[in-house]
Amino acid sequence: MDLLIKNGKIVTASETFIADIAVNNEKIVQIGQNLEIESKKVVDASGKYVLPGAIDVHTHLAMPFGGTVSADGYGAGTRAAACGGTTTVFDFALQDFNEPMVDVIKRRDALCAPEAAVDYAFHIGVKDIHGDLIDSIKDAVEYGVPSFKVFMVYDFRISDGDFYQLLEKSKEYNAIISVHAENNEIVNTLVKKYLSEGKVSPWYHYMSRPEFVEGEADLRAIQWAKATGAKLYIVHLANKQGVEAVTKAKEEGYPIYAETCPHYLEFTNEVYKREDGRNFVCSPPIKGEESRQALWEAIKRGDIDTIATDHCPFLQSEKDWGINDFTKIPNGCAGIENMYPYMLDKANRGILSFNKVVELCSTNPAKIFGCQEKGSLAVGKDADIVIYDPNKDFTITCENMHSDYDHTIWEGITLHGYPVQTYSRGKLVYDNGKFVGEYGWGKFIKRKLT
Ligand code: DUC
Ligand code: ZN
Ligand code: ZN
Repeated sequence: MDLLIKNGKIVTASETFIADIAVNNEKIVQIGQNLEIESKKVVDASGKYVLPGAIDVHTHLAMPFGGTVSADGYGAGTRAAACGGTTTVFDFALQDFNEPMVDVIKRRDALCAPEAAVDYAFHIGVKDIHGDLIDSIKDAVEYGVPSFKVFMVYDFRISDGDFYQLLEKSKEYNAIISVHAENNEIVNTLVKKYLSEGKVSPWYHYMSRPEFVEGEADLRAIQWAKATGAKLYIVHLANKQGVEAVTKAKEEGYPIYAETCPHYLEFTNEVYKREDGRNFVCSPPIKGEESRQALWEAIKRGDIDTIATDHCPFLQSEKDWGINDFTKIPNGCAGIENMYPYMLDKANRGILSFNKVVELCSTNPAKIFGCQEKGSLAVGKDADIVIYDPNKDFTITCENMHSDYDHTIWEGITLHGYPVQTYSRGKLVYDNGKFVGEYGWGKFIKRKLT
C-alpha cells in the first residue's frame, strides 16, 4: 500500500464516520475500521476530518483580459489550489474566431500540462459557431470536454441566436452550457451615463450592473434553456431575482444548475465604497445584503448546486488603472485558495453541515461536469484527499497565500479550522502551510456527462 490514513472523521456528501483509508496506485482501495495493512506511509488523522479534495469548476488562469493577463498562471493557480484543499481545477479556454473546439483545448492544454500541480479540466468559452464550427462541439464532447460557456457581456459575448443554437446542439450531443448572465446593452447604457456625469468611483461599477441587470439576463437564459430542454449552468449567481428563477425552474423539473462564489456570500456592495473598493471589482459585481441572504437561503434549500471561485486575480498596479475611472479596472478577484477553507469554516461554526460543504464543493461539481473518478471518498475513486484540522485558526494574508498576486480581498479574515494536508491522487502536495507538490504532476481529466 502506498498510503494509509488512520482514524480520521471521514466526510462524504451523505455520511460522516471514523475509519481508515488505504491508497494504492493513486486510488482509494479500501475504507474501513482498524485496517491492518502494510503501508509505505501511515498518517494519523485522529481528531481531524478527512474530506474529498474540492473541485473548483470556475477559474481564469493566465487569462488575457481587461488589457492584461490574470496574475495566476497555471503553475501558480494550481499551486494555490492545492494549498487550499482543491485538487481539481477547471479553467476556461476561450475560443479564437474560426477555431474548432478541440483545437481550443489543445492550445490551452499545451500551456497547462507542464505547469499543473493538481488535476485540471477545461470548459470551452465559445465565441464563434459560424458554418461547421457549431458541429465541432461534438468533437470536443468525444475528446472529453462536454461543457461550454457563453458570455452575454464583454467583447467576447455571443448573440442571443448563437446562444440558443448552442443550447439546442448541447442537448443533441449531451453537453452542458454555462452562462455568464448580465444584460450587455443596459450595462453599456449605464456606464455611459455615469461617466458623462463624472461618476467614476468603484461604486459606479456596481451601479452600472445592479441586481436587475443580472436577474433579467438569468431569466432570459433560463427561458431559452426551458424552451430547448438543454442543461444550463448559471455561473457566479449573485442576485435574488436570479435565485428565485432558478428555484422555480428546479421545481418545474428543468435541468438548471446554479453556482455561487464565496465573495458573494461574504461581502456586500458596501465594499465598493471602501478606499480599496477597486480591488473588489468583478463581474457580476457583489450585490446588496438582500441578495447575499437569498444566496445563503438557496444553499440551505439545495437550490445552489455548487460553490466555485471565478478566480481571476490582477496585480495592485493593474487594479490602480481604475483609480479615476471604474471602467479601467480589470474585472476579477482571488479565491482559488480560499474557497474550501471558507466553506469549511461555515461547517465548523455550525452554519452548514460538513456533508453539505463536501456536496457543494466536490460531489456536485463532479456529478454535474462528469468527473467519474472524483468528488467523493469511496473505493475506486482517485485519492484526492484533504486532512482538515477543526481546531487550527488561520488568518488569511497575502503573504501566507501561494498565488502570484500581491493583494487579496480576503486579507485579514480569520477562519476557524484549516486544511493541514492535501493529497492529489495519493501524492502529498500541501503540508502544513507549504506547497510540496510538483509542477507537471496534474493530469488533464477527460469527462463524460451521465
Ligand atoms: N468576471 C470577472 O470578474 N473576471 C473574469 C471574468 C468574469 O466574468
Ligand atoms: Zn463570468
Ligand atoms: Zn468567470
